[in-house]
Order: sequence, then C-alpha cells, then structure tokens
Amino acid sequence: MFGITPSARLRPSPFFEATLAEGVTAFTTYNHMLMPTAFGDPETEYWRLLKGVSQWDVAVERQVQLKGPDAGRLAQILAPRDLSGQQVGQGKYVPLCNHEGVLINDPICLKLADDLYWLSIADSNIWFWAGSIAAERKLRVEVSEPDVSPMALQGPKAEDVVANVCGDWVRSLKYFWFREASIEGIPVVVQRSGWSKQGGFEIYLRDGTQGTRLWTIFKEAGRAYDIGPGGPNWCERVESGLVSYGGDTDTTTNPFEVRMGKYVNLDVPDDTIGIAALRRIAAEGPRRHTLGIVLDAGGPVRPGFLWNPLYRDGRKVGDLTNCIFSYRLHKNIGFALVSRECKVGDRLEARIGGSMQAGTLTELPFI
Ligand code: THG
Repeated sequence: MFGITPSARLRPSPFFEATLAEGVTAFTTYNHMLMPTAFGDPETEYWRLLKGVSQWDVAVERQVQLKGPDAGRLAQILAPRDLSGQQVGQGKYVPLCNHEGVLINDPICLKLADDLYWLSIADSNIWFWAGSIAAERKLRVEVSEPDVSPMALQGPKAEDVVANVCGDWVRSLKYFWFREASIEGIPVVVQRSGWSKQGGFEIYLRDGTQGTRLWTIFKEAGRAYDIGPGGPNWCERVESGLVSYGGDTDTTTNPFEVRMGKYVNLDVPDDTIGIAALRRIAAEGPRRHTLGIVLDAGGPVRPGFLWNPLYRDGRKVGDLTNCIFSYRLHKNIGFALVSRECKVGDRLEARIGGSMQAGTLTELPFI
C-alpha cells in the first residue's frame, strides 16, 4: 500500500470524500487530478452500468471557459468542426488539433451564451493553448478555469434517477444538450452525455464546496434503482468503440486515424488551427486507421502497459492500443491502430509481455 503526498499541484475533486466513503480502490491521474477507476469488483461495476445506474466522479474533465465578445470566434479557431450552427444550450463533440493536424484533445464544447463557452476537456492542458492563441490573435476573450466539476450518472436507469432529482424536463434533453438548474440550492448544469454507450447524464457542479451534498442527493435518489459507484468503464468503452484521447492516440495521431473524421469539417474558416494540414491529410488519405482486434486466447490476457506492437507476417504494422476481456463476448478485444493496408479479417500477432498473441481484425464497435 502507498499514499499520495498532498501538494498544490494535485487538485482535489469535490467528490473525493464521497468516493472514499464509497470504498474506492484505485485511481488514475488525469489533468493533474485523481479519478476513481475501481471500487473493488470490476465485473459488478460493469453489469451495474449495463443494467442499472452507475455514479461517477469525473471532475477531472475540467472546463476551460471562453468568455467575451470573441468567445465563439476562439472556439471556431480551436476546433476544426463547423460550430456556426451551434445553439445556446447545445454541446458538440470537437476534436482539437495542433497546426500539423495532430489531435491534442477531444472536448465537448458547451455554448452557454453567445459570449460564453466551456470546453469540457480530456487529459491535456488546453487552458495554456487557448489562452496563448487568444493573446496572439488579439481576441477579446478571457480564458479561465471556472469552479465546475462534472459527476456522471450512466446506465439505462440513469434517466429515472436524474428525473427524480431534477424533474421530468430532463427526459426531453437531446444528446449533448444541457440546461442550467439548481438542486436544493446547488447550482448545476445538467447535460445528456457521458463516456459510455449506455445512456445517461452529467451534472456539472458549479460550487466545489457542495460535492459531498450533491453526491449524496443522487445516491439517495438512486437507492430504489440500486445505484452504485463506478467510473469510465474500460470493458464497456472498448466494446462500444469509444476512443480515448491519450489512451488510443499518440503524438502523431490525427482525427482521421481514430474514427473522428466525421467530426471534422474541411470547410471551416482558413484561420482554424490545423485545418490546412487536415485538408492535406484528407486528400492524401491518412496512413493509419483504427480497427477492432479479437485475440484467439481463451482466458483473459494481461496487456500490461498497453501500446503493444502488432505484426503481420513478421513485420510491424501498428499497435494494440488497449486490450480487455469482454464480459459479453467472452474474448479478449482491443483497438488496433494499424497501417491502412491492414483490413478487416487480416490475421495479426500482438507481442504482449514475452508472448505473441494471434488475433483477427474486426469492424468497430464490437457491440
Ligand atoms: N464528459 C464530459 N467531458 C469530457 C468527456 C466526458 N471531456 C473529455 C472526454 N470525455 C471527451 N470524449 C468523449 C468522447 C466521446 C463521447 C463523449 C466524450 C461520446 N460520443 C458519442 C459516440 O461516439 O457515439 C457521440 C458523439 C456524437 O456523435 O456527437 O459520447 O465524458 N463532460
């Protein structure tokens, strides 16, 4: 057993005390914070997410706030997806790229007002990036990190729990749409979203002193639905084909290589960062693509530190970026970031630890 040295660099989640009380057994690091990843039994957490409702501390998904008359301009400069039709109350999933077209984050962009946006970010520092772009381009916008911390309710019964707490209006929210609300006086934003394909909501807490209270309100409301703690679920997300920025991407990956091409619009304004590179990559065709792979091995394999090399006929053709034993398929499945010449049905070998594991490329999602 080991501890964690407190420091100002490690930012606390408002839900930290609540997840300790729930019996959290493992964390990962993300945006200089700790995110709970396990509460004892992964299979229990998996089936709870598939059949009931699971409660997640995802405060690590920090908000980068853009505020001012040029907030919308800055959002469009950062995101190579057409945001011109985005409405107040609507969220959009946007790849962010650098000038070379390399993916540097994949936030949800929330438009709270014409002059107010949040980028709900994955694990990289977009506050630095957005602030320096705004200054260099002399935009009238303030870039900050507000006191906002998301908590997710995921699973087929999440809607009943959230409706119970917030009211039936949540049932008519469309995917990624949101509304500002107050729960027993606690200011929140309620959005239909979350990193699973089981459906659900995220409650963005806007007062970091109220984490335990907010957690408890949903825990109590969820009691009738057998709610329990969980976190972004590795097995479910691989089965569902959800790509993780930083997990399934490296420092050269562009959106087309990781199934995010549908979120890129090549006709965005020319001053959008990375768009020239993305137009060129789209014209030439990306070098790699992401497929599924099903290993032959029967029992669960231990993938170790991931990004295991993949070979076809003895030649390296890419990487197995993740691998997990699927509780529904009863097979080891993963994502293969491989050269474009590799096709569904191809037989590859993964070097995992000291052994070679054979497998077959498949379409995504698995389920
Ligand atoms: N919640 C919030 N912020 C986040 C995440 C989150 N920021 C970082 C990271 N997660 C963003 N990544 C994703 C990736 C995919 C989806 C959500 C967040 C997602 N995708 C759907 C799909 O792939 O089918 C739908 C996307 C669409 O078609 O628009 O849900 O979890 N607050």
